Amino acid sequence: MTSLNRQITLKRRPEGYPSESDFELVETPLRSPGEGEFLVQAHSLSVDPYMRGRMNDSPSYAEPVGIGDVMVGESVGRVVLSNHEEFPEGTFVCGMFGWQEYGISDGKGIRRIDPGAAPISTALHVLGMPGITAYYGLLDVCALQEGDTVFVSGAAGAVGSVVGQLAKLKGCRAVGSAGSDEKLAYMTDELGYDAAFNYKTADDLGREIRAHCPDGVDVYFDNVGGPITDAVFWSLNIGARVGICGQISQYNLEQGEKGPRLFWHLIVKRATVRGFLVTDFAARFREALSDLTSWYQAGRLTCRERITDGIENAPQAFIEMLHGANIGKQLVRLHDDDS
Ligand code: NAP
Ligand code: FER
Repeated sequence: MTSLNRQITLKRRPEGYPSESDFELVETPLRSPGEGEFLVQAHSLSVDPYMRGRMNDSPSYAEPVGIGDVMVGESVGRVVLSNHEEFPEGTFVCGMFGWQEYGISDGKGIRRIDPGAAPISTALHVLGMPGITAYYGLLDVCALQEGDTVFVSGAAGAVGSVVGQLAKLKGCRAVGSAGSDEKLAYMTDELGYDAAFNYKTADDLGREIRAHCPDGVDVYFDNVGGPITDAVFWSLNIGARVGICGQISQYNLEQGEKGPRLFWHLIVKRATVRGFLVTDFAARFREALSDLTSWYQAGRLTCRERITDGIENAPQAFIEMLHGANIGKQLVRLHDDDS
């Protein structure tokens, strides 16, 4: 084991899309875990859209990452030194260790993972935060009913890929948009979406939605916001439920967009729009993970990974994900010994 820990810190706050120069790779001495603590060697790190918000110094948002601080993030890894009875050496864990190769914890907020149940990296997507987001966002927030037509924006990513599969599993029609033809093929051929279109090359988003959702949209699971969301509003059915999961089209804008004002659609459609955070469902994570794990093990739920190697490439992986390079979940692999 090394005595140095490589970390990625926030060097400056980006304007618009982040660039690699907004981050810094630092090496710090690795301290030993104290009483009641354990040391984790991270195997895979998750890079997620919410991290862009944490790079801003915005009072209306979650606590910003400080300049010079290690970037926030969830990773999976293995306990390599322990002074904690409940997390002995060799335990596989998932937690908010940040963008670094090693993390020290006292066990609070740390989830044990069973490497026999599924590859450990799945704890960062289909069997973790994005999967739980899809599960409660669709089943609870959007109150999914059998037979619904479900439209998903950002449909080939970590959350969207699970939403489409769950909609199919529950007997619904699933239609989605994504930004490349390779993503569309993944959606229809591997995830089971009934139809998919490329929002980047479509001439008329409204026409695409009407063509693929001829009976209108009962549930809109929104990962993206902006023009695609404006277009979906025109196709909402009476009693439609819109779950605002993410608005990634807005996260990197220097100037906020002023879109069409479409709330009048909600009147006659008696539709509901509800924003939510996965953490709203923290008390029920276990229930979602139990269902998701069963479906995964039965081969009814899958997810592709895009893997970038090395902590030094975490900023690049994050930036590429924001630009849409990932099909499925974007991960950074730090260490590949799963044993
Ligand atoms: P992801 O979909 O795996 O990756 C992000 C994707 O966003 C990119 O691959 C890209 O795909 C798409 N994108 C980027 N810029 C876009 C734009 N201007 N217009 C349309 N699409 C754009 O990410 P994820 O982790 O699954 O997250 C998806 C959304 O859910 C995000 O908005 C995130 O903030 C939100 N989220 C919310 C919660 C919650 O608790 N509410 C939890 C997790 C995630 P394309 O090729 O399709 O452009
Ligand atoms: C996300 C976008 C925003 C997300 C969380 C947030 C977990 C907001 C978090 C907060 O303000 O606490 O994708 O994913």
